[in-house]
Amino acid sequence: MPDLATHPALESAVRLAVAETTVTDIHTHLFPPAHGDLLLWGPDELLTYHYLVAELFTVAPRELTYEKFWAMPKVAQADLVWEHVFLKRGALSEAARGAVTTLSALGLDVAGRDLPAMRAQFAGQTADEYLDRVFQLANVDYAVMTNNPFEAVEVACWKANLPVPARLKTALRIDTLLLNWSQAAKAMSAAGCTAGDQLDEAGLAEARRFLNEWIDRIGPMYMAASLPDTFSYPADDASTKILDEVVIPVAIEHGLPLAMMIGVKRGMNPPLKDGGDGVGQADVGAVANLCKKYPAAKFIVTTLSRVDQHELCVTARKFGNLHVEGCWWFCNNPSIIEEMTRMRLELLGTAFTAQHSDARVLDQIIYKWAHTRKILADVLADKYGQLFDACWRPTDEEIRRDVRDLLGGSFEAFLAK
Ligand code: HDL
Ligand code: ZN
Repeated sequence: MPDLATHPALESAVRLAVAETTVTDIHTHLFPPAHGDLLLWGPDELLTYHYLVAELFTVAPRELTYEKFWAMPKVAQADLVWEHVFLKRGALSEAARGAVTTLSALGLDVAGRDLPAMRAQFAGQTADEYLDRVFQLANVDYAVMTNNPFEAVEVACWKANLPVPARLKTALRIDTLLLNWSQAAKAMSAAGCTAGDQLDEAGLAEARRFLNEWIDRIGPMYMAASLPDTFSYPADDASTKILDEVVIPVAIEHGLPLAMMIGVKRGMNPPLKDGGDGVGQADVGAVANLCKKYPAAKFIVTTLSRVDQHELCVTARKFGNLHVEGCWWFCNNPSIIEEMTRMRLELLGTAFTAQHSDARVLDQIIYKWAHTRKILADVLADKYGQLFDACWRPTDEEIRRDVRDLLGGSFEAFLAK
């Protein structure tokens, strides 16, 4: 056991702990390899991540229209991103630097900048092999997926009972149920849970049955929804009725948290497809109202705007059934991750989950965690150093306990509450 009797000894113990602690990745868009093309992986998927496509169109020549781009094969799309975002502009954005971190960690010749050569170096792996390799490189024990029972392609995979690796856990994604009842009713009716366009008692009962059937089918760790910046609760709208009469009763019955990711402006620029969403300030009061009204329910929340983070942290201090997690999407940038992590530590101690990767492309697990570990190590070295100066002497075991709490332990403790 190292004796942490000096600042340098303490700091190196903190940095080693962060480097060595296994991460639980509580929000991703990964899929089992058996689910085929749903799982995105490899250099061309990495380079055409919707963040990078959006960045391409901030610099691409005007003659590159959205239509032309989307009509191209994936390799050609990746070539354009590589040319305009990496070679001509220095790969300085977080998504671009992340791709460089990942390609380098995979042992590909990033310095050579020869994309075709890197493709060739990468070729020849299977998705199953690569999944294990990425999780080992990133030191991630398991990742929680986003499993949408309203997506026909995903439903077909689950009905086929395809294999799911132990390192991939499920989360039941219910945006459609909360935000588009008529579309949800059609999907539920197709699944044998007959619901009409009217939000009546019979339809609500069928929606509860639908959720129960999917909870039995995929065994989710939580139910989740991404909600717009306009989301409020309570409100005289369908979302409030569905939360009150379907989602929360089912969540409480199964002891499942409801994860809410709030603040997206869906389709700000539709031709960018997934990259076209924007950000708006959330109504954090809606979270407080839900936590207060439903003390038996558990809520896991993150918001998309940097502006909301302080109010969300203070709200989490008020409600033990609220767990704050992740630096989501447009907050997943070092400058904001550092600010949010410092703020959360200062207001919540280790009672939060510092990060999620939100990875859509398997390879991203590598950089999203490498970049976060660097920031977390810097912040914790500072915080433990301040404690050291006040004669507090954390042991190596305590430091590793705290780091694990921030990287999945507090999430698991919250689930078990
Ligand atoms: O709704 C969500 O889960 C978001 O994370 C979206 O998937 C978003 O497009 C994204 O990939 N963010 O990183
Ligand atoms: Zn996501």
